[in-house]
Amino acid sequence: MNDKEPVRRRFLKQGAALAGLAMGAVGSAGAQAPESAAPAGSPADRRFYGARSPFEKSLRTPTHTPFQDSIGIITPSSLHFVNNHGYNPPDIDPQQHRLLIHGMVDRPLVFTVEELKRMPSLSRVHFVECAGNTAEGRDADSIQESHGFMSCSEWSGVSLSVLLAEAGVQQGASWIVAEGADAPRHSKSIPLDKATEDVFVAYGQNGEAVRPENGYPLRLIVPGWEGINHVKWLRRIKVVDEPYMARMESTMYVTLWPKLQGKGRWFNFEMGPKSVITRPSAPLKLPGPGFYEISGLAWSGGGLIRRVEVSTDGGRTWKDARLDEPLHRIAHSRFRFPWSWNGEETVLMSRSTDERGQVQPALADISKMWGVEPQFFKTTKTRVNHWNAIHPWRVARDGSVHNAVFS
Ligand SMILES: Nc1nc2c(c(=O)[nH]1)N[C@H]1C(S)=C(S)[C@@H](COP(=O)(O)O)O[C@H]1N2
Ligand SMILES: [Mo]
Repeated sequence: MNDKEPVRRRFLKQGAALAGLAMGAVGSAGAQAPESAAPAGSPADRRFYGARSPFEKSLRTPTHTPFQDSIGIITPSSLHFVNNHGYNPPDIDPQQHRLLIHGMVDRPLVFTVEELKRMPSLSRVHFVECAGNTAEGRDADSIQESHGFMSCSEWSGVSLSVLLAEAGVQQGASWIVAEGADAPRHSKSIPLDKATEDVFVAYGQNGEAVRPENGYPLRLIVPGWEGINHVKWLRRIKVVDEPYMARMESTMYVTLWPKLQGKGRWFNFEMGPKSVITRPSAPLKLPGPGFYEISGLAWSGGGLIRRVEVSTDGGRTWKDARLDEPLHRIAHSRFRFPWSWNGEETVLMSRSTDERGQVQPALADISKMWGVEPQFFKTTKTRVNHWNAIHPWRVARDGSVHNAVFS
């Protein structure tokens, strides 16, 4: 209730100020709103293109999605995470933009955006997750930093297999290289099998054009695979017979497990089964003991989420959470679990299982895979990717919620 007071007071003060004006000077409520300064029907006029309530404060970092505030499974386009490796998104006029398909094809083709929109289309809900998600912020005391390098949207576009069939893929081709129109010409090699399985060229995101930061006017969607594959501002697809070892795929996204003894594993594709409790999560604070719905997200590059279990006692016991339907393949799935907090310190965790029976690993499992002790990850400067460990939130007695990954 208290937080409403200042609002009411402000309203009364404004009312009093208006009352002091000459009679008849009070215009319509719409005429007093600051946004009405925008010309009617202009892009800034909110009556024609909506904006959220000024009371809503959730923001990107500006790179990470604020999952502490997330509702449902769709990330608002305006809060979708952004990874441009430090470069500005290019300003692209869709009328001028072209997509070239060439290389080992019978007929090299150039498409305009309008031509792509005339073709058979599809819409699918998929997450995009950077391979560095949670790896970089694994110790952060905020879900936005630890888990905000992913998002989930409904993407719409044209199946790449349709475009490749138009061009006629030649014998011996085994990879494609997709290239973006940003300054570094971000490029990614993708095996042809995947490219013709479920990859698509998207022009739509959550019911409107893909946002400029997320690839306007065209981006690749490579369901379930590392974010680096989802090439934004897509301008070129070359059909080839070997991977091209482009800059990002041969540097930042290489696996460097100590047990590989100085060798790197270049190509890592699918994102593993993962989940996180978004509410409560750090840095939210519970106001006191009593009932809370624990709610979170589960996803896997391997397909559907089949099961999510929740522990409210630091992993001693696990119970099945309820999953919201319909479930989408390779998409965020919302889980819910009723909980009564008794006011004592405790640790909350979630664990997902996908349709292939893959279970989200514990920190100990990931450590074993790397051939290190768990504490290695507390201090190492080695770049870590694919961090899908079960994520523990510690609820302190004062109701504050903290990342408990290393405790
Ligand atoms: N052209 C281009 N595409 C790109 C990138 C980029 O820097 N340039 N970053 C990639 C990486 S590493 C990720 S994780 C995703 C992020 O997608 P988003 O910025 O739409 O969230 O885009 C991929 N596609
Ligand atoms: Mo990424």
